[in-house]
Amino acid sequence: RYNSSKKVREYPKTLTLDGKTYETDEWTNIPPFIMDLTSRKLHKKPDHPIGILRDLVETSFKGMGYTYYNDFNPSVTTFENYDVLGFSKDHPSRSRSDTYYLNENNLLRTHTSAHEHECFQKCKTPGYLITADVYRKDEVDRTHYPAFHQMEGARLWSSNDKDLEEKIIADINAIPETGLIVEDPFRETPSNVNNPKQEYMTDRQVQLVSVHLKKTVEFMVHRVFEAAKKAAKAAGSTEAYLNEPLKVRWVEAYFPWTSPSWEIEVWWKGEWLECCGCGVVQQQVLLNSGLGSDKLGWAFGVGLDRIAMILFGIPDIRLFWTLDERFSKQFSSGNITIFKPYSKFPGIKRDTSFWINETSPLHVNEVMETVRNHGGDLVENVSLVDEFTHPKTGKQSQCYRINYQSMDRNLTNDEVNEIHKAVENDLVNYFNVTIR
Ligand code: FA5
Ligand code: MG
Repeated sequence: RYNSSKKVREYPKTLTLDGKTYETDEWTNIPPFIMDLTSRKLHKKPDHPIGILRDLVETSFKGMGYTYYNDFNPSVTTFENYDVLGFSKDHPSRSRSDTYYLNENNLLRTHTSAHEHECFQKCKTPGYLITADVYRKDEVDRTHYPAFHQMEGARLWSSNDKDLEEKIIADINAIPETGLIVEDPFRETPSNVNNPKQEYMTDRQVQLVSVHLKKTVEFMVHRVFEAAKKAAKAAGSTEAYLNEPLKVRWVEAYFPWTSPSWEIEVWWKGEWLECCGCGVVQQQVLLNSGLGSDKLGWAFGVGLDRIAMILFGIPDIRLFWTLDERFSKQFSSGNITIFKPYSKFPGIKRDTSFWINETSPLHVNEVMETVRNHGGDLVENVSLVDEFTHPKTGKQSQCYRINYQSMDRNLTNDEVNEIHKAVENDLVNYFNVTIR
């Protein structure tokens, strides 16, 4: 794939994660600063915003038949993350530019759905909730970070139960009313040609299961966003949206392991916010998990970090990972309180412009990662600011602007220059670019 003169990044012979050792190979692509994040377990810290949000949702679902799993190791197999869920062999999210691999068969989970297989197998209650840190190679900015958190929920019934329909209806009625304003064009007829129902379920079963799913997700969204409003009011905010009823809408979605599938969006400060993907579980996933052909049910997956940013008024997703006590001292178990910003340290901007070597393709994510490898959390933002093709030579040029900034201190020009130089060296050595 790459030009032969290109230097290949080197990794140690083995990587150790949560006490397990993995032999590295040509798939390995996890830099040390990502390896370090895997031991942080923010969702298990009772006085960290991510842990407080997890606790809020778990408390809301108490007594409703869910088992909570919070201790899954971040390394999973390609089988668990992809194959068992029905991802095709050439699905783009398997690529090394999107996913962190320990080696060919083991990776850092990209979503909590990687544990559906195991939980369907071992869970003894009708439903479960899994919370975990997940990893994706991604851009770096205020709302994107290569590590974030998800919560997965699922619920099953058995069609051997001769009162199945009555049972689901009773379960629907047991979900507390929310008073949400719900826009859902798919409530009565959940499936259609684009978002088909599965053969093994009747129309009525699909309808009941999807109403149970949607009411459950609406219940969770309501709890969380009402808590966000309450915290904002307690902090003295008088903005109009705080007194308006909460509004959500359902849109169709596609996931390889559910059908039909949807996403819920929440109307928040004048924008529709994508919150949670979900759907009726594909029977194949249940069969792969060793369950009988009588089982049917739903699953959802919600991203916690952006919601926690709203709840706690946190302006930047990277703050969740800071070790600065001015951050951590502000939060306590069971309390939703608005973050009080402490002084921001000034950033230092540096541009890098180069000609791309046409035999060494350079994916934007590779630039992002090269910068992160050297700058770690000192990288506030990376953006492609200019791109052009030379009219005579046909050569392609790109310019990236990097803002270096520390959450905790002033950076010196010298240390930024050193990081920036190391970034440019890597781009030259690994991607054969020519710095302009
Ligand atoms: C999933 O990850 C599915 N596993 C969800 C699912 C589960 C669907 C079960 C059906 C059944 P998606 O890639 O859309 O889907 O991510 C889910 C949520 O994670 C998003 O709605 C968003 O809130 C959050 N999220 C995604 N990428 C990022 C990121 N880079 N930073 C922070 N949050 C993110
Ligand atoms: Mg999505």
